[in-house]
Amino acid sequence: MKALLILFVLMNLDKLLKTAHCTETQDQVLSITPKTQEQVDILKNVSTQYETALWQPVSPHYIKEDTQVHLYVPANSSETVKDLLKRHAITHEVLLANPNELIEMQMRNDSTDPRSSSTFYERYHSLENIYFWINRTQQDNPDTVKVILIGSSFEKRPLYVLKLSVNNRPNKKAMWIDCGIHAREWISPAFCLWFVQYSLSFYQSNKEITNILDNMDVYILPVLNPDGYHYTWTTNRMWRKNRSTNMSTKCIGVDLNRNFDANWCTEGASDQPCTEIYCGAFPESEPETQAVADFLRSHKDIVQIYFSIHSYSQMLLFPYSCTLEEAENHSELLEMVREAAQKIQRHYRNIYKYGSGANTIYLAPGGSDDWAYKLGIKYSFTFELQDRGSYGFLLPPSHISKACNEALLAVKTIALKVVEKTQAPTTPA
Ligand code: 9B3
Ligand code: ZN
Ligand code: ZN
Repeated sequence: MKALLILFVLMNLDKLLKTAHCTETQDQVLSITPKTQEQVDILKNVSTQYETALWQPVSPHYIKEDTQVHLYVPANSSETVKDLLKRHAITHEVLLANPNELIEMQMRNDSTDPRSSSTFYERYHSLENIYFWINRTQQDNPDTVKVILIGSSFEKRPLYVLKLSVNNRPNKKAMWIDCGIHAREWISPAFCLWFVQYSLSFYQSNKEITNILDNMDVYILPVLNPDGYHYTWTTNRMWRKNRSTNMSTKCIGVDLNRNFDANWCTEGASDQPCTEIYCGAFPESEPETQAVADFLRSHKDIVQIYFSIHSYSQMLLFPYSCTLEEAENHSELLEMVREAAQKIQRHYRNIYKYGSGANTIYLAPGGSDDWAYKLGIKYSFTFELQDRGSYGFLLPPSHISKACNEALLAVKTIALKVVEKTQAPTTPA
């Protein structure tokens, strides 16, 4: 009997050791709620040190009393951070005990043939495979899909926009959707792929998407920040910014959603290159920002709707984020996102907050939606997709379909409203 037990232990030694070892030294995501100003200050300090990655809020600046902080703590800083919290009587919960396992799960099954299985759209894909998919989608749909090169990234990767166009009606309007401004928000590029696939599959069979596509072309930029996205696949899953370098600092990257020319680099952005919300050297200093801005400037007379897709926290936002002032058509925009959020709640039993950016999340300048709005695109939105912090940026692939269907419902609801509002009446009065 004893011998058997010893044998069992020996056979499972690797597993036993691994478990013991792992509970000691794993990466974790902590949820921490500071209760006093002193605790706030400690947390601000912690989140800028020890190689931690702040998930929520986006910058230490926004940490405040009685509001949850989500902090990614790598194994090598775990003990120091927890000690520090303990010493200042700051309680924490473990949000994710094993993020590395989730990360691994998200990178699995990214086969080299993007069409290898029916669940291609329910997985995350490397940048290489997204480029491959763009090419294939165009080849397979030569009459409806065109690929437009609008520029290139800091590391010289191409920025491709897909143009979906089902007819050549005169004076046709258009809608723009960009995904992947922020590298770690992987559900965002997944949505752009989902949207294209849905449009191509259900044009003619789904009434709403048919009506939308009959009346407007759609421009889709699946990965606005390819360098950052690539970096999240190869080096650091928590990267947010682009990957541009600057002579004057060793820190890398500009927050592309602070680099647009809308109250640029005022409160809510930072001129410090080492922060996550660095606004860059000047508005549109980054090639990715410039490519998008140039394209939209040259298409501003036809583009009626602007969508930018982010995660996480489940919000449907519209301008302004860069000021507390109300947009000129504030009530119209509010009504649109209210209806979209209501539909999501009815169909998917999921709650989305909605409102102007500054009132709903935080005052933040330099964002693409505000810039597009000021350019004259009166229907301009930023969506923050799933979830509300259970998995955060590490949303498992099994959640992709629901997250994308919710966002799709919101896009369809808003686009249909715009078509309805702007269509010439069929029977003249
Ligand atoms: C930020 C800005 Cl500046 C904007 N105009 N609209 C939305 C946001 C929120 C996203 C961000 O860049 O912080 C959420 Se990830
Ligand atoms: Zn974002
Ligand atoms: Zn976000």
